[in-house]
Amino acid sequence: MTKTVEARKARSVEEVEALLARPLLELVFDAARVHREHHDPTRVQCSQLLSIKTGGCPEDCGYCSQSAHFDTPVKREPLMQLAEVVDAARTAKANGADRFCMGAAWREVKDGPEFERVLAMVREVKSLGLETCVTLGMLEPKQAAKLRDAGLDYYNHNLDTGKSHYGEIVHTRTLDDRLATLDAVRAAGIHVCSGGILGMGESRFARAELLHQLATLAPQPESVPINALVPVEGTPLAEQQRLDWTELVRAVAAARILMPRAVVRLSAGRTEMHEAAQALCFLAGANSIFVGDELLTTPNPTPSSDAALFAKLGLEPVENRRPASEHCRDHAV
Ligand code: SAM
Ligand code: DTB
Ligand code: SF4
Repeated sequence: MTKTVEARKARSVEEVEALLARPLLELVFDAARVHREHHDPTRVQCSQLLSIKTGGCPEDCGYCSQSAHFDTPVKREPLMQLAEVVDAARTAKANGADRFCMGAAWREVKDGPEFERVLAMVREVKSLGLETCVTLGMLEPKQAAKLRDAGLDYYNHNLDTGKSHYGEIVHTRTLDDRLATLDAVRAAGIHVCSGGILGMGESRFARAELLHQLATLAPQPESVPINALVPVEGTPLAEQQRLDWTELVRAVAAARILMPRAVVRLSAGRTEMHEAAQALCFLAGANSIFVGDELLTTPNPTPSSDAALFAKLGLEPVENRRPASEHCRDHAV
């Protein structure tokens, strides 16, 4: 039996926790081997984010700068105009991004002129030759179908954290609500982008629960963002102690082993990670990042520092106009 076939055997949450607990360099070595079986390890997919509607969100996600429940430095902004968004997407493409991801601080999508404007944004961004992604909160099947018809490639909807920790972080929705939206996205034939946030005071077991849940989605997500918490003043997690970088590397490596075909994104939190830690994440199977000075409301490493890092590591961005990623066929964890 090959290593990859072994990796596809069904695993329990406890087995995923044991995977996370392996000697770090052994874990990274095995993840790197799986990575090379399924991906070109020199290529990194680059997404650019834009917050198209900022702040004032009715949800109470304890990590988020945009929740109306907390007094944070983020200023509320209404939904952007179509032309401004298209301009930003054009600039992102010129700067080397291959996917443009538009985020709205909504609890859920509501039918009406604002949703129609988002559909127009998807159509226009797609016509620039960029892959399209949106993250708009909860979604009904009919709305997912409209997004697909507009040309949406990916819908980002994270599972936040492990089941046992969920109630500590969010009180205004459940993990099952998140899963229902992922079902609607999948049923519409849109690629699923789903991951979570690490470093919110969760145990390693909770991180195993999150990875297990993602890896048992059938089919598995095509794109898996692994975010490290960016602590934001005014949120309940503002003073949260930072997760040790090795735990992030472990999570990336485990995600790679459990979801061999997925694109694993080293997402929020890179400004606080030194280059060597990021390099170990790329070795362990991360093959995507967010590019540009800003994530949604918080800073990201500058394009020049990312270019320097890529040059040192011999990494290259995937080209614009690359076809949407292949579907994952690995159903077992
Ligand atoms: N409202 C939509 C939703 O929650 O799905 C879309 C926007 S929301 C800001 C997108 C994702 O950003 C969240 O699911 C979360 O994983 C991530 N995120 C938000 N604040 C973060 C923070 N402070 N640190 C790390 N990731 C964060
Ligand atoms: C994801 O997993 N991370 C991105 C994107 N999907 C939407 C968002 C990160 C946000 C970090 C905090 C901020 O900038 O507000
Ligand atoms: Fe709203 Fe999304 Fe922030 Fe939660 S993460 S408060 S749903 S914008």
